[in-house]
Amino acid sequence: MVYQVYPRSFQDSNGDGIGDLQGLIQRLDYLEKLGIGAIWLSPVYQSPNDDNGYDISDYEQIMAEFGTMADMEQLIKEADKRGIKIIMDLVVNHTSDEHPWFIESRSSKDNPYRDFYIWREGIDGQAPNDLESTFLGSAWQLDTHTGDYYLHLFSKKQPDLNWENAAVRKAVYDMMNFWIDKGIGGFRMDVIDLVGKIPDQKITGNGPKLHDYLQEMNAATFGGKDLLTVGETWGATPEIAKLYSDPKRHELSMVFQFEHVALDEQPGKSKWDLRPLVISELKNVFSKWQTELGNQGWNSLFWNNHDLPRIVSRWGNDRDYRVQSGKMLAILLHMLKGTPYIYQGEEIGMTNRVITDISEAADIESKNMYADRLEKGYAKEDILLSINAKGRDNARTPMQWDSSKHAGFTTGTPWLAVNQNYPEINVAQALEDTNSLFYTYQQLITLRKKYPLIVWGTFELLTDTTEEIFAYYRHYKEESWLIVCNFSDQEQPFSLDINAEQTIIANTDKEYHSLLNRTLDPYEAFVVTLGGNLDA
Ligand code: TEU
Ligand code: CA
Repeated sequence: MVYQVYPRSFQDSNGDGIGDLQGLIQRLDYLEKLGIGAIWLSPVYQSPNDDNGYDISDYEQIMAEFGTMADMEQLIKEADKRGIKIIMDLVVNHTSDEHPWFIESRSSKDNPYRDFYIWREGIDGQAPNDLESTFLGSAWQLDTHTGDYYLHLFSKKQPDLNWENAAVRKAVYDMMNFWIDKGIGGFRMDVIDLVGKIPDQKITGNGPKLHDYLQEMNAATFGGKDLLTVGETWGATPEIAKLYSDPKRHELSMVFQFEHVALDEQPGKSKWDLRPLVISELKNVFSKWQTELGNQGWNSLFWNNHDLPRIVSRWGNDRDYRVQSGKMLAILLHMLKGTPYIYQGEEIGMTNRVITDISEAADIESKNMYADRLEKGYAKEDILLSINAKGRDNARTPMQWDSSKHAGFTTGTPWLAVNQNYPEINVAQALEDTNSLFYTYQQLITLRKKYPLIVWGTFELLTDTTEEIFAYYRHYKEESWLIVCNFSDQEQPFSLDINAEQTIIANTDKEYHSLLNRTLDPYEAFVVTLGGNLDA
């Protein structure tokens, strides 16, 4: 069970408005209470923060705002005492343009570091080709000093490393070993599916050498050690996921795949072009991943991360059924096969925040998109609608600890405004209320530790339900469980000619014995055991 911390927004300890490592250390007891086994720590390395730490200028230094290497070592030790491992965010598709490697690289065409990055000559005064950056505009930036273009698949301040260069790979592996020697628990690998790119052929994801590199990395660093590795792989299909995570191939422990995440986007367009979620499509995507990986791959389970909007605001209902829908979404996800990830604040049902003017946005992705669409003639209101629905700042507002000023996140002025709903939605409230979402997450974590069925059981979708009900079985040895979730704000009929034995978890206090002719409440969810004689 992994919990993601976005350190800038978790807990400030010194009143500068920016979360830091000492702040995180202060909150370890809270995370221990939740029951987690590991923290995925978003980047804490030295960085000019063009992309909030995903632009690293020194992999072996801690960002001054976050603390020192001594704080980092203390964090690893204090977490360890509580049975919590620290998973570092490994951002090696690119560095910052302020990294010494890039400063050397751009200084002259014959500098030994020139080939650490991807340089090409322009064609007739234009970029080498029309590859685009994820943050919009050309992925090629002219560097007037030498007159060549460098590749940046993200911002101009995030030049892509040249993985074809063995010296780059060696430098990355040395850096990884530096962190492994410090006693960390593994790596979350940022956009790792891009490192095998062939920009001249406009191949970015899933390049031909990608898996060779990962096998080489595995052998040179974490292979044979008890470390968790998870690749961020936007372009993964189940077949591709097996290449990464089949233990026999010695690459990674698991991947993040994003197929479900794109379901409320218009096909072929961008994340900003919205459409309503079709629940049957969500069922199909989850069923596919649950069944097709088989025993040759391992998946991660997540609704949220620092790039995604808050799930209760997205596929739940943050107005009338915030807690109820939050519990349903938690139960649905945590009863699946895979390793669950919780993003900070998800466990108390934090919501999206609404902005009315672009000046309130902090994130480079939203700001660039706003400028781009304004220029293309979109209406301001429509662009803001997209940002409010999908912008990354939604996940990045400070953690809401209590009802004091700035939600107990800082005594100063927070770098990004706290969501105004903090007086009602906060950790102190959630801990006091035995019916809170927090305790559902805590219970789900405990259940997973207790029941091998949750970890290993096979998945079977129940197809004979209304569209709005997402129900499935898990089967393990002689045992079967049934998971039933009403994915809507309306009552739904549900009927199964079968008697439940025991209720494992539910978000109501109803009795679940006969499952015949029932009416489910909005967002009702329950998990029951069916005994050994299920003829499903
Ligand atoms: O994200 C990869 C990525 O492609 C995102 O930009 C994604 O497309 C977008 O945010 C979806 O909302 C990773 C990190 O998670 C992200 O925070 C970084 O900005 C990015 O890599 C560059 O390092
Ligand atoms: Ca601070």
